[in-house]
Amino acid sequence: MDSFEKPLAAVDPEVAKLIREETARQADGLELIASENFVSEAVLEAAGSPLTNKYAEGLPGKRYYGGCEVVDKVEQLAIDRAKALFGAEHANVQPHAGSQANMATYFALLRPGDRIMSLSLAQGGHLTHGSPVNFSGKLFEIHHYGLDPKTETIDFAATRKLAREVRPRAILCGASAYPRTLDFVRLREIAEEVGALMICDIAHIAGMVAVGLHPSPVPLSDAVTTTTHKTLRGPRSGLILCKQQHAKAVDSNVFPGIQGGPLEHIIAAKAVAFGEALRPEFKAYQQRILENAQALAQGLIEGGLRLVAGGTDTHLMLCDLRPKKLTGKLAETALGKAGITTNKNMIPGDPEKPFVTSGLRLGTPALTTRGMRPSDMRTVAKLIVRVLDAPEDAAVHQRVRGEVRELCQKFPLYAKRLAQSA
Ligand code: DSN
Repeated sequence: MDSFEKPLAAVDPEVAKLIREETARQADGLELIASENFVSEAVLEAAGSPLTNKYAEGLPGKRYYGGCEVVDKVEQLAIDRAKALFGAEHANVQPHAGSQANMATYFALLRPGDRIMSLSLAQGGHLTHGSPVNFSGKLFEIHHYGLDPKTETIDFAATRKLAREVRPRAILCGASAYPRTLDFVRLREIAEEVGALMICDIAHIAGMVAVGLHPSPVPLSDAVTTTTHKTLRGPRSGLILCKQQHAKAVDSNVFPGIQGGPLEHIIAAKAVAFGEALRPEFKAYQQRILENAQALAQGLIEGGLRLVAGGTDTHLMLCDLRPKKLTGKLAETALGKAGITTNKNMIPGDPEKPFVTSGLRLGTPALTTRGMRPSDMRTVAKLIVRVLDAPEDAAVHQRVRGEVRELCQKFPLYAKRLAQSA
């Protein structure tokens, strides 16, 4: 094969150009999507390695294919590091993504038709926590607990009452748009009182949980699931942590339950990311994410936005755009024109449809990875507010776009990679 050893740009200039374009887009704008981050070159290298070639159905030491002696070591390293990072009894590092981690966990611990209690997507939960359009809502009987309309935080008294009525088999705890600390202890108490299992999805807060800057649900839960690419800053993938008593069920419900061959190149990248997260610098990074979130939140409030739940304890915040008479859809589009990437998001009690919304979700993990600090977040907040105050004004978008570019140039991203592919 002539082209086998040639670089991508020589073999497929079309794809190479698009990868360069996307890398440049990431470097040239302000990434504020709360669930996104930038991985290190080391993680990228592992993810792009020849480990992608290997089939390894099974687990380290128990595979259905030969030639697994090296990937066995890779996967074991990832397992050991995940267990050390979260203080978990057991880890399965094979889920391809968060949805698969949740699906395998539910299949391991529950039976179709079982009653589950969870936070709804509209109140900050996740599709896989029982949305009717997702497998979780189709296979299980879902009962949603919710937020106290005044505090916009979980209403534990109402949750306890609901749990006593519903007697769920499991209580799920976790969210994709909940800015305050999750009180796992109170949910555990409720779960214990009604004899329910506790499953926590820490996809958004995993980085903070790993370093002790958010309480950990691991000792309290039957199983904990997460993605690995948000605050944890690993490759796009999933992870399950559980008590030893559930280990066999979890493992067999990942494979052969819902997946085939694990992606050993991505597992290698997860091992690298977990290794990075075990170093002391990672705690300092998580601390900076939180400081940046406080500064951004403060700047947005000063700019006339209302924040759901009054602010944030984490990396993310939810802006209520109604004081500015804007929808999430319009705000996301206007900010996009200025080089600021965000996502529209439902807010509690949102009168708009999910594709329009009254809210905007913002998070600081990605900009923190670039090295930005609270003073930069104050600048970012001002840029956001300028756009939201003139959402249809192309001249404002253009001026802010220029300032965004200048700020980004002070915090280069993937600079070597971009220079090499220029
Ligand atoms: N899509 C993720 C997020 O943005 O939060 C959740 O899966």
